[in-house]
Amino acid sequence: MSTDLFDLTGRTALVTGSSRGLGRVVAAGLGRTGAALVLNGRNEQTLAEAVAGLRDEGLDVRGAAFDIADTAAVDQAVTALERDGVAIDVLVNNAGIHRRGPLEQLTDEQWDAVIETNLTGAFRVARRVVRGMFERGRGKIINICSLMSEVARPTTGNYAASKGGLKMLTRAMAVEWAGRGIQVNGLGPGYILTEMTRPLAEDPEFDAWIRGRTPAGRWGRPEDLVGAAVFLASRASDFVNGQVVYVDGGILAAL
Ligand code: GCO
Repeated sequence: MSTDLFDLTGRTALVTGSSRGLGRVVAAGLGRTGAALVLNGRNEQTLAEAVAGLRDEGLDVRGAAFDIADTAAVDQAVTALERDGVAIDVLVNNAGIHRRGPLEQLTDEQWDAVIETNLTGAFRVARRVVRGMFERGRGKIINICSLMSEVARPTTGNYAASKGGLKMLTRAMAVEWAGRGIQVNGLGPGYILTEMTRPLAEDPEFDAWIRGRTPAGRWGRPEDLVGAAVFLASRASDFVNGQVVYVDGGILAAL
């Protein structure tokens, strides 16, 4: 079977929250499969370092610094890209935060910040980017969901609510936009070793629990997500809509 199905040459991918962590690894994976990249982050310096790093690897990369929680900033940034002739073919809504705590003790800020970034931010960026996709009659939107789109554990109620909402927003986008040639799907990481989860992995009890609960018997690596991201960004998924592909080592399949 031709691998052209997965070739992203000629496509441009915007990955939010891609200065570091999962976003940067997924962006690099899309770039190595041919996509031109637009990295995003709020901090200009960190973003510039990420852009330089991937450019050194020979990838076609530019940066767009904006806060996904700021509608005006999102609009200005996407308008500037479009003015520069950048057509966003693939949007990866990756930017996400955690503010863990018992639900009854969460402050308004801890709740609002997580919902605003993880759910509303994805809506705001997609709402603006999809205009260009409508004009071209094609596009791919990948919302980075989570195993917590399906399950929760104590102290993650705000995060689980945001990722559960993002799963349903993915389906809502899919049903509204599939007829315009746009495929919207989710990518759901399991327990992946990143800066966000490092404190958990460094706790021997939590580490043992995850290794025991995960049929693959290990934490995921950010690179484990690249294959599913390339699939959802490529022609190989042209008839896939409203699905969440879980890359979780089997944890959601296990009691
Ligand atoms: C936690 C973890 C989880 C997962 C995340 C992966 O606090 O239990 O951070 O939330 O890492 O959901 O998508």
